[in-house]
Amino acid sequence: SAVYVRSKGKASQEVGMRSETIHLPATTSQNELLALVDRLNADTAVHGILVQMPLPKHIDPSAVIRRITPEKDVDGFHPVNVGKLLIGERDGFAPCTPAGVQELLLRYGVETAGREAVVVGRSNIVGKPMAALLVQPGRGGDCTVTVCHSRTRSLAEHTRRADILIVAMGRAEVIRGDMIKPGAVVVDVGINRVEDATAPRGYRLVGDVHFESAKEVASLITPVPGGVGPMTIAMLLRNTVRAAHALAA
Ligand code: NAP
Ligand code: L37
Repeated sequence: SAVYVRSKGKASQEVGMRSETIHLPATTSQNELLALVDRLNADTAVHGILVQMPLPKHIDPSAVIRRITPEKDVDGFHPVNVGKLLIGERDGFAPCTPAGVQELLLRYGVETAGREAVVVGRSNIVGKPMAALLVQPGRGGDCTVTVCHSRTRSLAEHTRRADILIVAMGRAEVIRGDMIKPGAVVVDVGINRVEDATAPRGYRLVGDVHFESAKEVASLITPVPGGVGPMTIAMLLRNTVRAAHALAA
């Protein structure tokens, strides 16, 4: 989280957006955190609020998320924004990671309409909103979507049918080339640290996809790092600019 929060602050600075990172001690009470959210909600100089998860165990994340005014919820986690995404109301905020994946597909000219999209993972921050975006009618949507999870029977049978395969399971390098349809577009959302004695920090980052075998089969594939991660940050900036315009209107 510390790495991500720092990258977000730096990216804001790079585009000329004021950002403030408020570090609180782990002993902060839920009421104190809610009071801070209230203060930021009321501050007209603030257009976007992001609470980086995970929170300490004594704080209920859903209570904190619900407290953020939906108009400033640039992470897109408030139930109002989740609902708007599902209904297809475009004035809400979509969560940054799946929005970044959709933007990547659009920018690389990947046709989505009528394609078989398979999403592996059903979390509220990646898998479920990813499926909602891809099934929506219109640009970057109109897919036939399958969502897989830990109770899915024979994962490989599903992944092998995918024209567009989006993997967000948090399991290092489990999707190998033989689980991918030749010519498929593969988007690897996973970020896993694996031990590597030869790496400077003693570990390296890998995705949920085994890149070396998958790249032989896929027509397009995202790397880790340097793939979906930076897009997540870009979409955070986009959501915040949109929030500022909407709040000013
Ligand atoms: P999560 O909440 O742990 O969800 C993982 C999902 O994968 C769950 O739905 C789980 O199923 C499913 N799963 C786990 N093992 C599986 C298996 N063997 N077969 C099929 N499905 C399986 O994780 P998350 O927050 O969605 O994140 C997923 C990954 O993306 C992580 O590596 C995370 O670090 C990374 N991430 C990256 C970004 C970015 O910007 N690049 C942003 C967010 C997350 P159940 O629901 O049944 O448990
Ligand atoms: N708001 N964001 C919010 N709340 C959360 O609870 N998990 C989470 C969240 N996620 C988040 O910030 N994700 C994220 C993931 C990766 C990057 C940025 C944000 C990123 O920049 N990844 C780089 C490399 C990161 C590294 O070196 O560790 C990449 O190239 O993938």
